Amino acid sequence: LSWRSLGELAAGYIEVQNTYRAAIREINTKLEILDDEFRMRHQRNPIHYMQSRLKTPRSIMEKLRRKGLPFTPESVRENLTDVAGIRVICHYIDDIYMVAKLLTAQDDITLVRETDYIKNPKPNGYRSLHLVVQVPVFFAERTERVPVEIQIRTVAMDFWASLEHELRYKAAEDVPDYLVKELTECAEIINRTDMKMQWIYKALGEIKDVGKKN
Ligand code: 0O2
Repeated sequence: LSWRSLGELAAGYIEVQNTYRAAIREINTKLEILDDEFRMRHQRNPIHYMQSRLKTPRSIMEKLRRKGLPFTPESVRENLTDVAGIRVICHYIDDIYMVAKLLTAQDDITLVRETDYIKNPKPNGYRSLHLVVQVPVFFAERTERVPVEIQIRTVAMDFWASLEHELRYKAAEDVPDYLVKELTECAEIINRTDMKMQWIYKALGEIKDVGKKN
């Protein structure tokens, strides 16, 4: 690789980064507007908080290498859909589907892929709703439709996923089977709590409605 081509690669990657960063901003704004509107109507926010991240060049390079693909800006655009990532942490399971429905119903959003790890959890107990959407980003001389991966989950699902990720990361080797089983059991307990919290929330709403009518 010559210095000249290295320079071109760096410039290309900066452009890629700017594009994906802009796409994250677009989606963040859409989600904030939905959250504010819901609060105005129902006196509570469905979204607890949001996090976003751009995949690092190293992580992009490793993923492309794993797939046997070249590390060029064109290849990133053509082959990866998770360069821009947003994690949306909701209060209740119903909030997840409501946020997903309202976002994907917007005219300028295209739903590319939906993977529902809540209805179909991963064997280890991982739960989240994953969406890949495309959002248009308007530049001075062109418009680009940019993919963004959105992971939507409850506070409880996030609690499990964060710790499981950390434990896996910490373990020098593969986590032994009996501990994987324990972690999966934790995910099931957390899921039962998640469903109970949602039931309590609904039950309280119904009591309030009856109170208003009387
Ligand atoms: P990061 O840094 O979080 O982005 P892929 O591996 O992306 O090619 P796929 O099928 O698109 O394949 O991925 P998947 O499994 O649907 O979702 C990938 C992301 O979901 C992961 O990103 C995690 O953020 C999250 N995830 C998926 N499974 C688990 C799990 O078992 N535990 C936890 N804690 N998180 C999970 P990355 O790639 O790990 O990195």
